[in-house]
Amino acid sequence: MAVHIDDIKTETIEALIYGEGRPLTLAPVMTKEEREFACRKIRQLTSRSTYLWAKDLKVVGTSVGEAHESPETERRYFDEAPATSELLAREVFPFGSPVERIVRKVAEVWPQGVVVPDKDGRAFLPHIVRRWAIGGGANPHIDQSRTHLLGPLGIGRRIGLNVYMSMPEIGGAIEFWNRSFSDEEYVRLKRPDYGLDRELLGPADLTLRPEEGQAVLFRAWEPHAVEPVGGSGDRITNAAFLAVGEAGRPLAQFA
Ligand SMILES: O=C(O)CCC(=O)C(=O)O
Repeated sequence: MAVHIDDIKTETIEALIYGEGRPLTLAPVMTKEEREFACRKIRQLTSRSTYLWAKDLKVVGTSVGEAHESPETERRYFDEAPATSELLAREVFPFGSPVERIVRKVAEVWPQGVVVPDKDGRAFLPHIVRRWAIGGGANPHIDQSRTHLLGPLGIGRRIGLNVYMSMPEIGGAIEFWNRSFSDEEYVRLKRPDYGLDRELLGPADLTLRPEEGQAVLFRAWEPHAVEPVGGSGDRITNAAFLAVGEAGRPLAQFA
């Protein structure tokens, strides 16, 4: 059942991190008019952009995943982050982004709040926009935290936060598997391009198809995937991670 954003409490976030592991679905966090406005702008902005791993996925800005690929992509990530944030605020979300709305509420209830971290004074990108066209999807993967870029932040686990602004006619669901991988095991099993082979995991334990406007928060350190997009339409999301550090630290927001 979808939870209203105003009903998020400290325990809601704690249950997501330390509890049984069910994803949290939020009731729509933006109006139809806001979604239509944002999606129109995103389709214009992504008409030329390409993503490192998949031509069917278009991204406004460079993602933290891409920043891990090489010193050059990391430099590009930090160089572009301020302009990407400004572009999203000015052109796509003049009414405030749905990720910001959720993060504001989480910051209110999480005792130490939420911060956007930096590396040597250069801020991480706080949120991103992704657009999957027909054929796009994501192999099962986990989002690692003990990497050269994120390790210094002292985080152990990442919550994925995605707001679904447009959903295609067919596919585009988010799939979850109830199992854990150590970073070492994951790296050993990984495909050369991205994520894991679906055959390795078998059928998903849970498949969620969010309604337009809804958001899903989930344990990104456990395997999840995006079902290939089909039919007409596209899949457009506003996304971020909220990373959990040692007790007494704020959550770290980045994308
Ligand atoms: O778009 C989604 O539903 C999930 C995206 C994803 O795989 C991630 O945030 O790691």
